[in-house]
Amino acid sequence: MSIDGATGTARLLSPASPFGVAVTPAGEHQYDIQFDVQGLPAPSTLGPYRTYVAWATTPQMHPVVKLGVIANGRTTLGRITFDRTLILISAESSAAVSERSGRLVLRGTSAAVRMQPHDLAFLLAGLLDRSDVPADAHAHHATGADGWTPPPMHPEVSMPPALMTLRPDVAPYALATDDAIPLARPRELLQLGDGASINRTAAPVRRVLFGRTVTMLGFNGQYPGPLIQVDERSTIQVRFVNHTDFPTAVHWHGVRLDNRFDGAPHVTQDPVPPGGTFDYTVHFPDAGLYWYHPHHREDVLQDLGLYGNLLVRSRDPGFFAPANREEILMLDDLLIGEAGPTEYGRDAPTHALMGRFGNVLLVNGEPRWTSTARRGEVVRVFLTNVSSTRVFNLSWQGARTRMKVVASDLGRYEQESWVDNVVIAPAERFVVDVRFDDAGEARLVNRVRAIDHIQARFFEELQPLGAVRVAAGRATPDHAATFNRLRRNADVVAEFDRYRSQFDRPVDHQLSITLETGSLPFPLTPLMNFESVYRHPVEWSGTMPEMDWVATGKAVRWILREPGTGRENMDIRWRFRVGDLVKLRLVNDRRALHAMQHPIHIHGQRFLVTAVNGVPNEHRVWKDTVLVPTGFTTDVLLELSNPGKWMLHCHVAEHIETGMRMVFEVDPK
Ligand SMILES: [Cu+2]
Repeated sequence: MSIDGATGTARLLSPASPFGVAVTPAGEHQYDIQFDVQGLPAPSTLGPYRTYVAWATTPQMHPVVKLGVIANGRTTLGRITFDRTLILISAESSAAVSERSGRLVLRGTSAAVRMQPHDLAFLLAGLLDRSDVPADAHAHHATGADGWTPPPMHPEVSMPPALMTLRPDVAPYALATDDAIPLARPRELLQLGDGASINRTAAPVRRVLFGRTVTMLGFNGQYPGPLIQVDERSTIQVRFVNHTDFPTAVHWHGVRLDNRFDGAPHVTQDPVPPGGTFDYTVHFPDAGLYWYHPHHREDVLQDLGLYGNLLVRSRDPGFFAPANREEILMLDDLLIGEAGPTEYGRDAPTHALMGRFGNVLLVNGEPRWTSTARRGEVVRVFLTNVSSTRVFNLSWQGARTRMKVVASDLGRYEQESWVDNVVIAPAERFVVDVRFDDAGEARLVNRVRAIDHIQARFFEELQPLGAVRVAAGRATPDHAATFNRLRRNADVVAEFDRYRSQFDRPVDHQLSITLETGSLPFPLTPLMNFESVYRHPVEWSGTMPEMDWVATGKAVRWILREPGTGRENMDIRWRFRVGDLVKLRLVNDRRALHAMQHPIHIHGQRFLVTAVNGVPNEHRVWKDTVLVPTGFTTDVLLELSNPGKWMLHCHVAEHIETGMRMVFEVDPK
């Protein structure tokens, strides 16, 4: 009997997750496999076989994972975590076999298997021909703009030497250093009552980082900016004073406030010029974790340290389960060399493709966060990712911990979940309860799979973020009983009941994510266009700092495109009325030029993620920012509750600065 008629497809599906994408603590993407198979003959016609079994393995054929029994039609099996996957279907004598021994009938490979080393691309681009590279490559400095210091190389990825001569095609910007600039101090906690008035002054500060004194920016001379705590439904007055070199405004990220105080330059206000001020009235309708940051040239201003948290407390004492104490952590990275932060583009951003990945990680502005706990202590950790483009994958190592995710941007989940790790994209927030079960040192780490696109290989990046010394003495009170239970928040369930009938409503508006480029530096073009370029669901690390750096906003335009009308970015016209509920579909096509992940943020409103790649989302929580990985289609139900002109944009700082933004209008009821 022939098996020539047998065909099939195997689709890698991302399993449900409370986060934007499901990965292991080691950063491996998790996949279930959806098979659609036709034409398999009865197994007995091929030999002494009774069934078909599907297997998954790597290109090295080790290890081999038995996925399960498969037949014609659709079967979904799981779960695998390989970087590159080979799928095999064999005829076997029994469904109980533990190793493949029968006849192979079908096989397939994941897209990552096709990733090829870029040597060929570089060869064709003339970059491996060293004859045109002067012995002193620094002689090429003069061909770029003056004043640039190339970023440090990635320690594990070697680049062709000719690339080291490239420079961005914009003028560099760096803060002027001056010994009179004050040394920054750690943030203070501002517990503000209703009606309080404060100043928020953005100005240069000096920092001592990694043994060198560098000039950065701070709100009120602090890093991060002061931590503002208020009760829900309170209002504060904030005078913003701009002592930076750029016109800008302050955005109160996630807060459903009065439109004229949203801090979106040219949309809700004129930018505040250097030396100017603006008075904001900030009302906090919802308990949750928010943050404030500049909303113009955040690729420079936010990256240099202008960010702070807003913790809005519920007036309900039972809002969260009890915890022994809280930690509020802002996660960041910084691209820094011997002389200080790598210069920025004065008139347009550098790093316009990937966004600016830092080479060092910061927690609350420091290279390392430390804390202490007692055995059994439950610590509520409030996490905000303020980096320009990096998605973190946080987990604990060392002394045993357990962790559950309880809340995100604008409130609590309907249902809490146990998690081994937290995936947090730029501008997202998550609240996790962590119990330190054993004495010892519990280390908080960022662990991801980075890609060396030159050599076509995956490798692990493991970066320490901090550590908690857990003492042997027991914590009091002991919250073990409440910690061990996952809460289902009846009030959140009841609130979402009002929206549930709309979860399956048809898509009202779709946005596709794409990119246009002008003349990029020569080697970037083959790197982007070659068939061999593999697009991972998430680029977790900047492994090609030189390449990332030289693509500037002069040559790159990121695009939100409405397929129905062909309109793009600020030309898109959406008009709603307060009370409307609309379904938005965000499509991140992996075949688009330079496809990568994008954290999409909507101002002044809140939304629920209803489905990811067509799979209904059961981890419901009010969000204002959602990660859309490469190749993913994410549906959100947007509630229009707040009148005005509001932005929708990518939160990668270099993407919003290079076009990836739009405005929609909400009329009063
Ligand atoms: Cu983006």
